[in-house]
Amino acid sequence: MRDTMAEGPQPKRKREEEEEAKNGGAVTQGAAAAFTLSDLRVRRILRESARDKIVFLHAERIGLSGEGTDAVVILEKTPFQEEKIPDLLKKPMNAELQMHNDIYCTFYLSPPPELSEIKATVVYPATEKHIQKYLRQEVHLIRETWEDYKNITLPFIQSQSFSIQWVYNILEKKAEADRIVHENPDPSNGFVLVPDLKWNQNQLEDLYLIALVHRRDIKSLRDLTAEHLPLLRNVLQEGKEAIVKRFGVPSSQLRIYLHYQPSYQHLHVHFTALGYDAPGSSVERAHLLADVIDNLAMDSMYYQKRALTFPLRADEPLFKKFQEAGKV
Ligand code: M7G
Repeated sequence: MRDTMAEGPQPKRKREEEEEAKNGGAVTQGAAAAFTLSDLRVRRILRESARDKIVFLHAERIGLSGEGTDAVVILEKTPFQEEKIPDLLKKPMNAELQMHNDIYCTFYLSPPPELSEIKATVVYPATEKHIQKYLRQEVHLIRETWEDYKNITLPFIQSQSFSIQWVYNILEKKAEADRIVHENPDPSNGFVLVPDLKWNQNQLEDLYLIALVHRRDIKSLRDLTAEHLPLLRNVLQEGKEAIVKRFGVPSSQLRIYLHYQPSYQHLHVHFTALGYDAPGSSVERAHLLADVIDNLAMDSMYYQKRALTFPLRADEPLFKKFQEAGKV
């Protein structure tokens, strides 16, 4: 069993923590002004999951003039780190016996801070679309033909979609430059591989990286043709090699896929640990990259011919557009 990573993530994390400690936990990068978590006030819970130990909050930061700016805060209990598990039983702590019956008993532990981390992801300032993304909603499946894509989806995503500035920041080394795991710098067939926002890199069980292509003219799976095969093959091959080299995870234990619809309209590929039930890895959203490559090799226009299924929340404007067109 793998118990440590082949290289680096741990020391890098230490460096980040030291930096953060120097800043008093302040976030200084990006367009937003420096702020700390304690500047944020919870407005309401958008969604929570007892199973995943995660809560999505609509928060706000009150400015000097008293008006609030929206933020989304995601709090998630982090997975166990194998090397720290023995300490959970050994370290002196308050272990309260809750019940004891025959051979069964339950304790409640209050572990020291280093053994009870919570990861906080902040989107600030957050748009209404970010808040909607995390709000629990009724979900419906859409079956989108190529004509539906041209007539309904494409005009909609051209008129409003998430900013992809964060992607350009990574490609231009303005953000996350020290996190890059691999880069092929070729402008048409190259890409950058970085740990996904969702992965804290402390354990391999929930390994999650994304490959962002350098080309800026491919929005999603729908735009792909055989012309893009060299790029896709590079992502698949070099991505696998970089992950086994850096993290020791073999390609047979990776799920490598694209989302349709993606939230961000710039082609990217998800690499997750096969044993991790990553959000968005289910059949209604994930398309394995190896299958995408085979489909394009068989028929260059495959993704401009076939219907694609994807989930939409009931309150999403795109869902309303499909409803208006009588497609739901
Ligand atoms: P998607 O399929 O477009 O959307 O994937 P989803 O978020 O609905 O799955 C985008 C991927 O990029 C997701 O896995 C995000 O967690 C990840 N991601 C988003 N942002 C804003 C960042 C970021 O700033 N840095 C990194 N490293 N990953 C991000």
